[in-house]
Amino acid sequence: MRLYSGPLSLFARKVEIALYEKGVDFERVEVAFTQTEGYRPKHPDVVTANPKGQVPVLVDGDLTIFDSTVILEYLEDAYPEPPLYPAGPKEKARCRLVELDADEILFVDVRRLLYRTEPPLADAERQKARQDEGQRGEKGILGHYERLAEQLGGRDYFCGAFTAADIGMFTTVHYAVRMNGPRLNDFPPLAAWYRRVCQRPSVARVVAEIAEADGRLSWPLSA
Ligand SMILES: N[C@@H](CCC(=O)N[C@@H](CS)C(=O)NCC(=O)O)C(=O)O
Repeated sequence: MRLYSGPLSLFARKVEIALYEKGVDFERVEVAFTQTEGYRPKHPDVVTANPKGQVPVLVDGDLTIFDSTVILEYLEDAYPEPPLYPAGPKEKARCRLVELDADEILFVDVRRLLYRTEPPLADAERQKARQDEGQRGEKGILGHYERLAEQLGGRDYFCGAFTAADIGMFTTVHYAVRMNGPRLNDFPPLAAWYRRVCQRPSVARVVAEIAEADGRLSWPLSA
Protein backbone atom coordinates (compact mmCIF):
# COMPACT_ATOMS: atom_id res chain seq x y z
CA MET A 1 0.00 0.00 0.00
CA ARG A 2 1.23 3.51 -0.80
CA LEU A 3 0.12 6.81 0.75
CA TYR A 4 0.89 10.18 -0.80
CA SER A 5 1.13 12.47 2.17
CA GLY A 6 2.20 15.99 3.08
CA PRO A 7 4.53 16.69 6.02
CA LEU A 8 2.07 19.18 7.52
CA SER A 9 -1.16 17.90 5.94
CA LEU A 10 -3.65 17.27 8.72
CA PHE A 11 -5.86 15.32 6.29
CA ALA A 12 -3.02 12.98 5.30
CA ARG A 13 -2.06 12.62 8.97
CA LYS A 14 -5.60 11.39 9.72
CA VAL A 15 -5.00 8.51 7.34
CA GLU A 16 -1.58 7.75 8.82
CA ILE A 17 -3.04 7.48 12.34
CA ALA A 18 -5.73 5.08 11.03
CA LEU A 19 -3.10 2.94 9.25
CA TYR A 20 -0.94 2.76 12.39
CA GLU A 21 -3.99 1.90 14.51
CA LYS A 22 -4.90 -0.93 12.14
CA GLY A 23 -1.30 -2.14 11.86
CA VAL A 24 -1.33 -1.88 8.06
CA ASP A 25 2.13 -1.52 6.48
CA PHE A 26 2.44 1.29 3.96
CA GLU A 27 4.98 3.20 1.96
CA ARG A 28 4.75 6.93 2.65
CA VAL A 29 5.49 9.22 -0.29
CA GLU A 30 6.05 12.78 0.93
CA VAL A 31 4.93 15.32 -1.68
CA ALA A 32 6.61 18.71 -2.08
CA PHE A 33 5.50 21.39 0.39
CA THR A 34 6.96 24.70 1.55
CA GLN A 35 5.44 27.46 3.65
CA THR A 36 6.05 29.92 0.81
CA GLU A 37 4.87 27.89 -2.21
CA GLY A 38 2.38 25.48 -0.59
CA TYR A 39 1.96 22.12 -2.37
CA ARG A 40 4.11 22.93 -5.41
CA PRO A 41 5.26 21.46 -7.64
CA LYS A 42 2.36 19.00 -7.55
CA HIS A 43 3.37 15.36 -7.51
CA PRO A 44 2.41 13.90 -10.94
CA ASP A 45 0.86 10.79 -9.35
CA VAL A 46 -1.37 12.99 -7.18
CA VAL A 47 -2.46 15.07 -10.18
CA THR A 48 -3.33 11.87 -12.07
CA ALA A 49 -5.19 10.31 -9.15
CA ASN A 50 -7.08 13.30 -7.80
CA PRO A 51 -8.71 15.98 -9.99
CA LYS A 52 -8.41 18.29 -6.96
CA GLY A 53 -4.64 17.73 -6.93
CA GLN A 54 -4.70 17.18 -3.17
CA VAL A 55 -3.21 14.73 -0.70
CA PRO A 56 -3.96 12.27 0.80
CA VAL A 57 -4.07 9.76 -2.04
CA LEU A 58 -4.03 6.04 -1.22
CA VAL A 59 -3.05 3.23 -3.59
CA ASP A 60 -3.97 -0.29 -2.51
CA GLY A 61 -3.25 -2.76 -5.32
CA ASP A 62 -5.45 -1.78 -8.26
CA LEU A 63 -7.42 0.76 -6.20
CA THR A 64 -6.49 4.45 -6.12
CA ILE A 65 -8.61 6.77 -3.95
CA PHE A 66 -8.41 10.24 -2.45
CA ASP A 67 -10.01 12.27 0.35
CA SER A 68 -9.26 11.38 3.96
CA THR A 69 -12.87 10.53 4.80
CA VAL A 70 -13.29 8.21 1.80
CA ILE A 71 -9.93 6.59 2.61
CA LEU A 72 -10.80 6.02 6.29
CA GLU A 73 -14.08 4.37 5.30
CA TYR A 74 -12.28 2.14 2.76
CA LEU A 75 -9.69 1.12 5.35
CA GLU A 76 -12.49 0.18 7.75
CA ASP A 77 -14.14 -2.07 5.13
CA ALA A 78 -10.91 -3.63 3.87
CA TYR A 79 -9.08 -3.92 7.20
CA PRO A 80 -11.86 -4.13 9.80
CA GLU A 81 -9.69 -4.96 12.82
CA PRO A 82 -9.43 -3.10 15.10
CA PRO A 83 -12.60 -1.17 14.22
CA LEU A 84 -12.41 2.61 13.98
CA TYR A 85 -16.17 3.16 13.63
CA PRO A 86 -18.95 2.17 16.05
CA ALA A 87 -21.14 -0.81 15.08
CA GLY A 88 -24.72 0.49 14.79
CA PRO A 89 -25.99 2.74 11.97
CA LYS A 90 -26.94 5.59 14.31
CA GLU A 91 -23.67 5.44 16.25
CA LYS A 92 -21.78 5.29 12.96
CA ALA A 93 -23.66 8.33 11.64
CA ARG A 94 -22.83 10.26 14.84
CA CYS A 95 -19.17 9.32 14.42
CA ARG A 96 -19.12 10.54 10.80
CA LEU A 97 -20.72 13.79 11.91
CA VAL A 98 -17.93 14.49 14.42
CA GLU A 99 -15.36 13.82 11.69
CA LEU A 100 -17.23 16.19 9.36
CA ASP A 101 -17.36 18.79 12.14
CA ALA A 102 -13.56 18.63 12.41
CA ASP A 103 -12.93 18.77 8.65
CA GLU A 104 -15.56 21.28 7.60
CA ILE A 105 -16.62 23.34 10.62
CA LEU A 106 -13.78 23.62 13.15
CA PHE A 107 -11.19 23.62 10.35
CA VAL A 108 -12.70 26.76 8.77
CA ASP A 109 -11.54 28.74 11.82
CA VAL A 110 -8.29 26.80 12.35
CA ARG A 111 -7.31 27.62 8.75
CA ARG A 112 -7.43 31.32 9.69
CA LEU A 113 -4.44 30.75 12.02
CA LEU A 114 -2.19 28.94 9.56
CA TYR A 115 -0.38 32.16 8.51
CA ARG A 116 1.36 32.06 11.91
CA THR A 117 3.98 29.56 10.75
CA GLU A 118 4.39 31.21 7.33
CA PRO A 119 6.93 33.97 6.69
CA PRO A 120 5.50 37.38 7.67
CA LEU A 121 4.35 39.50 4.71
CA ALA A 122 6.46 42.54 3.83
CA ASP A 123 3.28 44.56 3.14
CA ALA A 124 2.21 45.72 6.62
CA GLU A 125 -1.42 46.21 5.59
CA ARG A 126 -1.75 42.68 4.23
CA GLN A 127 -0.02 41.27 7.29
CA LYS A 128 -2.47 43.17 9.53
CA ALA A 129 -5.40 41.78 7.49
CA ARG A 130 -4.09 38.25 8.14
CA GLN A 131 -3.78 38.99 11.85
CA ASP A 132 -7.36 40.32 11.96
CA GLU A 133 -8.51 37.16 10.23
CA GLY A 134 -6.54 35.20 12.87
CA GLN A 135 -8.48 37.00 15.61
CA ARG A 136 -11.74 35.98 13.92
CA GLY A 137 -10.43 32.41 13.84
CA GLU A 138 -9.56 32.49 17.56
CA LYS A 139 -13.06 33.70 18.40
CA GLY A 140 -14.65 31.00 16.26
CA ILE A 141 -12.46 28.28 17.77
CA LEU A 142 -13.46 29.33 21.30
CA GLY A 143 -17.11 28.78 20.39
CA HIS A 144 -16.33 25.39 18.86
CA TYR A 145 -14.26 24.31 21.89
CA GLU A 146 -17.15 25.18 24.21
CA ARG A 147 -19.54 23.12 22.09
CA LEU A 148 -17.12 20.18 21.77
CA ALA A 149 -16.31 20.11 25.49
CA GLU A 150 -20.02 19.91 26.22
CA GLN A 151 -20.44 17.14 23.65
CA LEU A 152 -17.63 15.12 25.27
CA GLY A 153 -18.90 15.63 28.80
CA GLY A 154 -17.26 13.06 31.05
CA ARG A 155 -16.58 10.56 28.25
CA ASP A 156 -13.11 9.38 27.27
CA TYR A 157 -13.79 9.61 23.50
CA PHE A 158 -16.42 11.22 21.26
CA CYS A 159 -18.24 7.98 20.34
CA GLY A 160 -17.55 5.43 23.09
CA ALA A 161 -14.30 3.75 22.07
CA PHE A 162 -11.51 5.51 20.12
CA THR A 163 -12.87 6.05 16.58
CA ALA A 164 -12.43 7.99 13.35
CA ALA A 165 -14.26 10.83 15.12
CA ASP A 166 -11.34 11.21 17.54
CA ILE A 167 -8.78 10.90 14.75
CA GLY A 168 -10.37 13.68 12.67
CA MET A 169 -11.03 15.93 15.64
CA PHE A 170 -7.55 15.38 17.05
CA THR A 171 -5.65 16.33 13.91
CA THR A 172 -7.67 19.57 13.59
CA VAL A 173 -7.40 20.52 17.28
CA HIS A 174 -3.69 19.72 17.16
CA TYR A 175 -3.31 22.24 14.35
CA ALA A 176 -4.99 24.91 16.44
CA VAL A 177 -2.62 24.03 19.31
CA ARG A 178 0.39 24.20 16.95
CA MET A 179 -0.74 27.66 15.84
CA ASN A 180 -0.89 28.85 19.45
CA GLY A 181 -4.70 28.97 19.31
CA PRO A 182 -7.01 29.25 22.33
CA ARG A 183 -5.93 27.44 25.52
CA LEU A 184 -7.41 23.97 25.77
CA ASN A 185 -7.06 24.09 29.57
CA ASP A 186 -10.04 26.46 29.68
CA PHE A 187 -12.16 23.51 28.43
CA PRO A 188 -11.28 20.67 30.85
CA PRO A 189 -13.13 17.78 29.10
CA LEU A 190 -11.49 18.70 25.79
CA ALA A 191 -8.06 19.15 27.39
CA ALA A 192 -8.31 15.74 29.10
CA TRP A 193 -9.42 14.12 25.82
CA TYR A 194 -6.51 15.76 23.94
CA ARG A 195 -3.97 14.44 26.47
CA ARG A 196 -5.60 10.97 26.35
CA VAL A 197 -5.48 10.80 22.54
CA CYS A 198 -1.86 12.07 22.52
CA GLN A 199 -0.85 9.03 24.56
CA ARG A 200 -1.82 6.55 21.84
CA PRO A 201 1.35 5.30 20.09
CA SER A 202 -0.18 5.97 16.63
CA VAL A 203 -0.89 9.58 17.54
CA ALA A 204 2.36 10.18 19.44
CA ARG A 205 4.28 9.04 16.36
CA VAL A 206 2.40 11.41 14.05
CA VAL A 207 2.70 14.32 16.53
CA ALA A 208 6.49 13.76 16.67
CA GLU A 209 6.71 13.65 12.86
CA ILE A 210 4.74 16.90 12.56
CA ALA A 211 7.09 18.54 15.11
CA GLU A 212 10.07 17.36 13.06
CA ALA A 213 8.48 18.77 9.87
CA ASP A 214 7.78 22.06 11.66
CA GLY A 215 11.47 22.19 12.60
CA ARG A 216 12.57 22.05 8.97
CA LEU A 217 9.68 23.88 7.23
CA SER A 218 7.94 26.34 9.53
CA TRP A 219 8.74 29.88 10.63
CA PRO A 220 8.76 30.64 14.37
CA LEU A 221 5.19 31.23 15.55
CA SER A 222 3.93 34.78 15.10
CA ALA A 223 0.90 36.41 16.70
N1 LIG B 1 -11.26 17.00 1.93
C1 LIG B 1 -9.90 16.62 1.62
C2 LIG B 1 -8.97 17.79 1.87
C3 LIG B 1 -7.55 17.52 1.37
C4 LIG B 1 -6.68 18.75 1.40
O1 LIG B 1 -7.14 19.89 1.67
N2 LIG B 1 -5.39 18.53 1.18
C5 LIG B 1 -4.43 19.62 1.15
C6 LIG B 1 -3.30 19.35 2.13
S1 LIG B 1 -3.88 19.37 3.80
C7 LIG B 1 -3.80 19.74 -0.22
O2 LIG B 1 -3.37 18.77 -0.79
N3 LIG B 1 -3.75 20.97 -0.72
C8 LIG B 1 -3.15 21.29 -1.98
C9 LIG B 1 -4.09 22.04 -2.88
O3 LIG B 1 -5.28 22.22 -2.53
O4 LIG B 1 -3.64 22.43 -3.94
C10 LIG B 1 -9.52 15.41 2.50
O5 LIG B 1 -10.16 15.18 3.52
O6 LIG B 1 -8.60 14.67 2.10
